[in-house]
Amino acid sequence: MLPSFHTAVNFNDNYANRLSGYFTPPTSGNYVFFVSGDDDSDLFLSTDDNPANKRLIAQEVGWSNDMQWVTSGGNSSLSQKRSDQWSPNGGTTVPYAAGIALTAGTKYYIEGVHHEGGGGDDFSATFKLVADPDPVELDPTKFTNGVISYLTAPVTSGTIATQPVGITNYETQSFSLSVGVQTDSELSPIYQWRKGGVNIAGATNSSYKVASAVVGDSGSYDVTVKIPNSTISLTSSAVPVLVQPSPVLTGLLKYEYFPGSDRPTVEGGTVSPSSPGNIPHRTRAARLIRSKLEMVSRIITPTASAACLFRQLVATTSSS
Ligand SMILES: [Ca+2]
Ligand SMILES: [Ca+2]
Repeated sequence: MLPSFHTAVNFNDNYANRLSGYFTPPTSGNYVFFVSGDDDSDLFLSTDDNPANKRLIAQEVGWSNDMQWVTSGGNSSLSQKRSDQWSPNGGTTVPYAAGIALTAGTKYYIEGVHHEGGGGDDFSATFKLVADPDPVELDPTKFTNGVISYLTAPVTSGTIATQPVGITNYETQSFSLSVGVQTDSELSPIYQWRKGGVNIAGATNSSYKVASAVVGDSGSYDVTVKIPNSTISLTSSAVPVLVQPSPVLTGLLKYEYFPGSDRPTVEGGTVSPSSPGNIPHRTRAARLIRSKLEMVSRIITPTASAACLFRQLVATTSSS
């Protein structure tokens, strides 16, 4: 599901996708529809709510950047992108030149199909009444909120399948709580984590993570879950989190290593270190291993007859 007729930009390569549902015009009148895609895209509108009556009304024949309603970064056909200039036969006829008459409050099936080969990708559609000014590039699509809808299956189940588990750790360590929800809803559950019964701002995913705990994070945590398109509302078990004070090590600084990362990634907190610790310690360990290997190589390197040398080494080792 998407909340508007606008897909993710530069999402992937070599795919096709389809958006479909109902358009319920806010007012009666003659409408013009616009499509913008990278790459080729078709926009269909039905004469009613039946998909079988859909008609092609606009096309992206080349590619355009995101929401280029009346322009095209890819030098696409601008007339084919809008229904009032679109022609099925190279300009011989323009069937929707006067706009498409629609009735307010009536559901019309609408469908867009988009294909992406390579490079950039985007897909969107919007509309206006004939008398309205044209949309300009990057004007948000008007296919959103109350004018779009689609048929979904009724929700019959929603339970907490995996409860969060309490945690005891130390400050500066990370901790996370997670919940597993089973539902046949097509829409993702809506989560809200709470501490002591109070909503935690921004904690609205199925898991709640604290990257560097403080003692004040200790408390009782639970999560409320609402199943969209239903009356199902769930609350998980409340579980304890205990964050204990950490000891302070004087004379050392914390060291973290991020192979393959750059500074903005580290500063943005979006990457985890591969190995907490400190380099001098690791180097000392490596030196110890090297010195043991050198010692072993001296033992097994023959200097004369192998049998004689072995006996000599045993005698030397046992006498030292
Ligand atoms: Ca792409
Ligand atoms: Ca492309």
